[in-house]
Amino acid sequence: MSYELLLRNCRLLHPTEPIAPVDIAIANGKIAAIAPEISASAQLELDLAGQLVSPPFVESHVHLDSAMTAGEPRWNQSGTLFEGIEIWRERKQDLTLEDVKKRAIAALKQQAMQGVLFVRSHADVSESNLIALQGLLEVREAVKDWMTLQVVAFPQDGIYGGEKNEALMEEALKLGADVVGGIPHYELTREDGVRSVHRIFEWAEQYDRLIDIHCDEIDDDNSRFLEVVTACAIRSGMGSRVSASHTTAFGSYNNAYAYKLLGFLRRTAINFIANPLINITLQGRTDTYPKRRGVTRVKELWQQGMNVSLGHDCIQDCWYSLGTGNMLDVASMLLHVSQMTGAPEINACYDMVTWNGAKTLHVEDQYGVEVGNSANLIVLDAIDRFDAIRRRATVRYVISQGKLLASTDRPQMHWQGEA
Ligand code: 17E
Ligand code: FE2
Repeated sequence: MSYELLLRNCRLLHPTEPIAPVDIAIANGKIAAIAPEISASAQLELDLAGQLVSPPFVESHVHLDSAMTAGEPRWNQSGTLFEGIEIWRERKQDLTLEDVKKRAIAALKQQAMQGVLFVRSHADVSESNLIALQGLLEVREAVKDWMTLQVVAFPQDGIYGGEKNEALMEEALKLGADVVGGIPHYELTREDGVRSVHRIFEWAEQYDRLIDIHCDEIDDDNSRFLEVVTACAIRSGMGSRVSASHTTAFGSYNNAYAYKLLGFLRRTAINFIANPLINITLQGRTDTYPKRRGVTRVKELWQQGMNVSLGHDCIQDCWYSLGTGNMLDVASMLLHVSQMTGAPEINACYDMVTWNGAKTLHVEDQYGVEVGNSANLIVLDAIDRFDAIRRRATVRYVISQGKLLASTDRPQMHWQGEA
């Protein structure tokens, strides 16, 4: 028996079972065998010497249309979400298909080299045209041999914030956007916000799409669209097909209201997506001291069994000029901000950038290092999940659909001082 690729001496990570020492064989793009020792040859054999094998990272939330535009046409001086939206409104006037595609593919390659093989990206579809969306749909096709990309039709300026926006949203769904987006807290009035959520659910049913709403991304404790999303999810039964992104106001609600809402949430299976790198910097800008952290109640949601996954949100744009696309940075920031420092909590933060993300994106059938699945996996220079996050472990190999897509040498430190 000869395989295409054989990984020897792996330590295979599993979401619920202990790490297992195994060999992994790959043929025809699929995982052909997993066993303590595989006695066969392969075109390419890699001795992993006990390094960790994990399913790939999942990027649940990123804006690829704005990636790598930081400083164009100007820097965000206030550091707020709203100044960012204004800067982007200027920048997006200059979008061309080439511009969008070039930056998005560069960002995706950067993420893939760091082990991300599943990505959900928002594409702004609010006035004046659908170039961002068309660009990302073309990118989805261009990268499909090595990356699964999902595109959200995202009305950055509000579905009712501009005359053409509602029609553009619907056009975006007809063109093939995978997910219906929204931004109720940025609609002109609270009533428009509520109406927008209902419209999103109608579209999702009509076009058979998932939902991912930018929801309550503000420190205003009166921003309460999550309850509207929850009610629509309960009534429509769409639960697991719905994601609430950001929900930072949830961190500012009074506890009496927050606990009532947590109870309602137990009746649904909606997914939460937190973006801790961005929201720790965007939120709290109108506070003096004490200054709020501006991240949703991740620990409490996790404790009650809700599915929480994480996003990088931005890679060098008008909302966040830093960022490398590394999901271990995201997990690390989350565990600090949400004080999830217990050992099981740190492991849970790793799950939020892997298995939980696969659940959010509804790609579970393509996900997981199991015989018969498409061979998507990464090799980390780490001994376990905790170690991977603590040291932001190097992703040594990225294997996508059975092919070696990227490799990184282990950085070497050399002590040059006295013994
Ligand atoms: N747009 C938005 O509404 N919120 C964000 N965090 C980003 C874009 C990055
Ligand atoms: Fe976002």
